[in-house]
Amino acid sequence: MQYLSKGISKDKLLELYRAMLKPRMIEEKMLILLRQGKISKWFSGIGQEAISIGVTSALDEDEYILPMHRNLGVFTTRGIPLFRLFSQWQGKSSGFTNGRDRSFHFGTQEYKIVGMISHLGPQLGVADGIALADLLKKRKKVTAVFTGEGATSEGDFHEALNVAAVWDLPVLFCVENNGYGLSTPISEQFKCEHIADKGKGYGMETHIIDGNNILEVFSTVNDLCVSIREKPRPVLLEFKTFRMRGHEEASGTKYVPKKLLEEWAAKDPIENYVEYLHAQGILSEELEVEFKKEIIHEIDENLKLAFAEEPVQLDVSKELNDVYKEFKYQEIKPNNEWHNIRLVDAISEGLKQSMEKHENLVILGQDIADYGGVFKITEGFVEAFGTDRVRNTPICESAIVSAAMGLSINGMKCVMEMQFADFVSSGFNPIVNYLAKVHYRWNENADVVIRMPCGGGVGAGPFHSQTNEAWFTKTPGLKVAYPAFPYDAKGLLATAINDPNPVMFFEHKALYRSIYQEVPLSYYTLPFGEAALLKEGNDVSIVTYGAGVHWALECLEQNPEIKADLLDLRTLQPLDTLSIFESVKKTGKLIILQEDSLFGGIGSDISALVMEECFEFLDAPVQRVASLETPVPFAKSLENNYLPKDRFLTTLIELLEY
Ligand SMILES: Cc1ncc(C[n+]2csc(CCOP(=O)(O)OP(=O)(O)O)c2C)c(N)n1
Ligand SMILES: [Mg+2]
Repeated sequence: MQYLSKGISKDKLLELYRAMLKPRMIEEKMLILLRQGKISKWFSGIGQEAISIGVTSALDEDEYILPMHRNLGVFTTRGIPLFRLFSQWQGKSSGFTNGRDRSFHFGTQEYKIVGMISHLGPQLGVADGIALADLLKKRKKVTAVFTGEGATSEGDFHEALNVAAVWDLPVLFCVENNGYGLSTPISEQFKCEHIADKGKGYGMETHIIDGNNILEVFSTVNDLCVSIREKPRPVLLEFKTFRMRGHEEASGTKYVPKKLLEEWAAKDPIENYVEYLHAQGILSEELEVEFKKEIIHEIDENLKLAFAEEPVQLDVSKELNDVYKEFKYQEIKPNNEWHNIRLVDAISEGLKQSMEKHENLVILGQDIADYGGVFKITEGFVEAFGTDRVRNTPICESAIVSAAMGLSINGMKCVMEMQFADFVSSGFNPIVNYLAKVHYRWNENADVVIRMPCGGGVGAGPFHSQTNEAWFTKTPGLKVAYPAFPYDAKGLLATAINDPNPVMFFEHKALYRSIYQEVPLSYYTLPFGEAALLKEGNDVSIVTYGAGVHWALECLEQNPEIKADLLDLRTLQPLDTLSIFESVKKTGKLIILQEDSLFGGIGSDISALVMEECFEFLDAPVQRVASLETPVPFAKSLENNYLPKDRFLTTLIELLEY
C-alpha cells in the first residue's frame, strides 16, 4: 500500500492511527462480549475503519455526518463518550434512545451525527435536506452521508443523488463498496464496473478511493471538503474495501471465497498503516503499546459504567408522551375583515401567510414554482418568496420526504406538496418510518407538513382519487388533519405548520373549487383535536369528515324531519373522542360516514371506541357507511356506485327505525 503524507503533520498522522485503533479495539472487545451473550447483534466494520476515520477527520466538527451500521469509527472520532455507546447497545438510558432503538440507529445533535433507519436508503435524502438548509442559510458546510454498495440499488440512492445534482447540494455521498450486501456479491447487485460510474448519469463529480488507505481517504476527502465549501456541489465517492466478517456476527462468512478474504486481509488498513508509521520513524513500539493501553483502559472503564447502569425503567406515560414533541397550541385570533373564498383559496392564503410568518419555511413539490402547482395553490408564490423557498422538485417523492426531514434536522420548516395524495405511496417509507418515529427514537422532531390533495367524485380513476388517510392514522407519530371547509382549512394549516411534529394535511380536490365560505383575511390558527358540531339533534349522531361532511349536510337538508347531531371531525389524529362520546350518549345511535373503502378505515376504530366506551348508551348497533372494497373506478356510474353518498340515507333511515 502506498502512503502519501504530503502536508499532513506528524501529530495528525498519529491521530489518524489512534482514531482507527479505537473502533478496532472496541469491536474486538464486543466480539468477546457477544460470545459471552452480553450484547446482542453486532455489525462489524473491521477492515473498513479507514473510511469512517478518514471522512470524519476531514469534516469540521459542526458539519453533519450520516453514518450506517458499520461506521463505529464515525461515532468514536466525533468523541462520543464510550459508556454512552455501550449503554445504547444495551438499551439503557445513558444511550441515545432510552432503550427504544438498538445499535447505531440514533442521531445526536450534540455530535452532529444523524443515524440510520434500518431501511438504509432514506439516509441519502436526509443528507440532501441538511445540505439544502446550509445552502439556504449561506453557511459554507459539507454534509457527508454513508451507504453500502448494496443499498445503492435502492431507488432512494438514485433519487437522492439526482436531487443533490439538480440543486448543487454540498453533499459527499460515500459509498463503501465492501464486496457484499448480506450474502449478495456485487456481481448480483449491479452491472457497471464501478459504483462511481453511476455518477456520470447524474452529472456528478466522482472519485474512486482505496478505502483501506487512511491517508488517501483523508487527503482526498479533506481537499474535496475545502473545495465544496467554496463551490457547493455533490460528489460521489466510491471507497473500495472489503467486509472481513459476516453481515452480522451470527451469519458468518461461509459464502465468501477464502482467497478474497486472504487478499483483503493483506490490505488491512491498520496493520499496513502501522508498518508505514514504523518505517517512517513516526510511531515507536513504545508509543504503540501506550496507545493500546490507554484505549483498553478507556474501554474497560466505560464498560464498567455501562454494565453498572440499571436497565431502562418503564414509564408508560413517558412512552406515550414521547411519540410527539410537545407543542403548546397558541390561539391567534383573526381580525374583523372576512371575505368569501373557496377552499383552494383559503389553503393558498393560509400557506402564503405562514411563509410570511416563518422565514425558515420552505415549500417543496412538483411543479409548484412558476407553474403554481397543479391545483394553483402556490400561484404567485415565487414572485413573493423566490425559488429558494418555493422549490420545484424532480419526480422523486421518497427523496423529497427525506429531504424535508433533513431540512427539519438542520433548523428549517418544510411543507411538501404531494401532487396527488395517491402518489404518497412513492414516499411512504420515509413518512411512516422516519418522520413518524424519529421523535420517539432519539428526540428529534420532523417539522414537516405534507399536503395531500385527495379524494374521489372527480372521475379521475384509481390513481387520482384515493383518500388514504387510514395509512397514516394507523401510524403513531403522525398527526392527520382533514378539513371540510375553507375556514377550518386555513386555520388548521397554520397550526399544522406551527406544530413541530409531522402532519399529513388532507385537502379534498372535489371541495377545492365547490365549497365557499366567509374566511378571515388575516392569519389565524385553529386547534387540532376539536371536532365541529355542525348540527344538533336528538335522534342520531352522524360522525364524518372531508367530503362526507357535505354529503351528510345535503342529506339532512333534503330530509329535515331527521334530527341529528352532525360532527365534522376536522382532525383525525388527534381525534376528538370526547365530542363523539358526548353526542352518542345523548342520541344513543351512531352512524359513521367515511369516503375511504370500509375495511380498516378510521370509521372502524371510531365504532370500536364507541362500543367500548358508550355501550350502555347505545340503542342500536353502530353503523359504518363507506366506499366499496374496490379500487376507485373511473366511469361516473361506477364511481357513484363506489362512493357511499347514495347509500348513506338508506342506512341512516334503517338506523333511525331500529
Ligand atoms: C429496505 C431494506 N431491505 C433490506 C434490508 C436488509 N439488509 C440490511 S443491511 C443489508 C445489506 C446491505 O448491504 P450494503 O449496503 O452493501 O451494506 P453493508 O452491510 O455491506 O455495509 C440488507 C440486505 C434492510 N435493512 N432494509
Ligand atoms: Mg456491502
